[in-house]
Amino acid sequence: MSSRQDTPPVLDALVIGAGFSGLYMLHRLRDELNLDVRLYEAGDGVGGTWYWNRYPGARCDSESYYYSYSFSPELEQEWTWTSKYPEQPEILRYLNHVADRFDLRRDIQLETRVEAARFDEAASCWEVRTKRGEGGECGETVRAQFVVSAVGCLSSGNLPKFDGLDRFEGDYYHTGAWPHEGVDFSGKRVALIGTGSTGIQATPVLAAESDHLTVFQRTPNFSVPARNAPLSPEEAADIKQHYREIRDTCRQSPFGFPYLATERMAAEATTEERNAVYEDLWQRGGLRFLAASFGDLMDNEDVNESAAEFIRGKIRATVKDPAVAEMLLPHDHPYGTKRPPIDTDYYETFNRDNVRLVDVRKAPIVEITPRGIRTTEAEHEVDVIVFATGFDAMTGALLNIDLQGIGGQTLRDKWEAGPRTYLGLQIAGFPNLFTVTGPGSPSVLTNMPVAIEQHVEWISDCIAWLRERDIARIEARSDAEEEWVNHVYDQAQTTLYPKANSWYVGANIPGKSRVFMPFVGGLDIYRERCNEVAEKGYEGFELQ
Ligand code: NA7
Repeated sequence: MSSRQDTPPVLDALVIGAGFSGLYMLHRLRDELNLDVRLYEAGDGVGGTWYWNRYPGARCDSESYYYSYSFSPELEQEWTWTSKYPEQPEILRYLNHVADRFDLRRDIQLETRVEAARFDEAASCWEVRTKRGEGGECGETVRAQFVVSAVGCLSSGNLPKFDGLDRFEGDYYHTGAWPHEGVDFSGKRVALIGTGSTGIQATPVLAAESDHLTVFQRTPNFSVPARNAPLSPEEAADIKQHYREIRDTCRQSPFGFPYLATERMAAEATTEERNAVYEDLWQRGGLRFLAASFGDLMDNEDVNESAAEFIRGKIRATVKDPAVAEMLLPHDHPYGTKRPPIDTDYYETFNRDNVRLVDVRKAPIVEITPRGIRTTEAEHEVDVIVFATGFDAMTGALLNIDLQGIGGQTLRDKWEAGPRTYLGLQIAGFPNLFTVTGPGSPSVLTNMPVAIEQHVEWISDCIAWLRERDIARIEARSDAEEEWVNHVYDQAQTTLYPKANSWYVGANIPGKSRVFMPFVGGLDIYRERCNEVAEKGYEGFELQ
């Protein structure tokens, strides 16, 4: 461990966040590189997304056997998933098991939020201020040569500023900060605001658990059935036997899934052929509909419309009341350009007597009253409001930390017009700071653990390489960053993605600059580029 005489000892590395990224980062840096590392986590437990998002119906949209770590064959063999799409408590148990199995807890400080970090140019290290306790009175200042942000892409909750919320006499919750003790909805009239992946997962469960559910929908979404099912002992054993092939395919796939990009093109297919593919994928369920239907789905408007119309047909066929079905039909964005949800009985739920759909695009919410929600058309009396209103995605959590780089430049200033990074891994002007699945990397367009492992391994290899050569400081060069930002933009423009008002472009947060944030070119191509950069002695980085 490096140390200085006049200041507190300097950690080799400090990791922020104990989700999938942070836990593995700590393990790599501490157990493979032998570094002195500390991890700070705001929650009172590990798990990140799966610690906070405990809302009814919360489960993963990737299948369990590939939404998991691949770095330890022993871990793979000893952990048995119980269902195709794991529920939140099961993933949280898995992450706790990982923390115990690799003895990570002794270097994790819980209930500690990183509030600010300033780069000390003379010492080439970060000075990090943390906050503990209600009033933040028990914080400390720590120094670390490297800081790795593992704060997650969807961790800074978005609670829209509705007038009157403070006067509401019932209870309200954001799905991303759900009470650990759960919420008893029995006998309650519930309002659910938001129909993204979260709202769509929560709707059927809230409808079943409450007296009455009113869903407030601003934008209808395209949802495909998940087709969840328990994993039989035979299936689980088969997965364990084939883990190496599964992981290899995930690494070569543009989306981090255990299937490769399809070369089938819908532009060359007849309507019947297209519909046969859609029907097959609809029956099989899940995100395959997006990832494995047609290679031109996300860049050809006509092709995309054929998939969209197929899904609209399914909605019409499922929802009995034609007026409600009509309200549920998405028309304002191409399929997949907003993160596509997958569901269990979402559309079927609108056939229940105790469920009502309210279109708040047509009649916007004016205010929250003491007794409920008032739109321009009516007041809806409810006992509980559930906000499934999403996140300040991809940049929010990092910008919540007061980060100051070279010359006192703040990240907030630097990113005012949108995030700028080199490979989504580093930011020019902020040396020795790495961002796991940062904006400009494939991240949210992939099965996250595959993208996370790729970043964690690249970062730890980079730090090992620097230390072998006694290099104290690494910083993305501005020209490399500029070139990458332009490349991320150009790639997005070849697709339909920027057409939607999605959180991928920050459209859900009032005032946020509209920039398509993830790299859309594919995790396989991206991985090659990162490897090439490393092989060329960290091309595009300034080393000192
Ligand atoms: P999303 O996908 O951002 O969905 C949020 C939903 O909340 C969406 O339907 C929004 O409508 C709606 N929303 C947001 N603000 C408002 C206001 N002010 N009034 C009415 N409705 C509003 O978040 P999720 O939590 O569902 O999913 C996040 C990701 O987590 C998901 O994609 C997976 O990757 C996991 P809008 O569409 O903006 O009109």
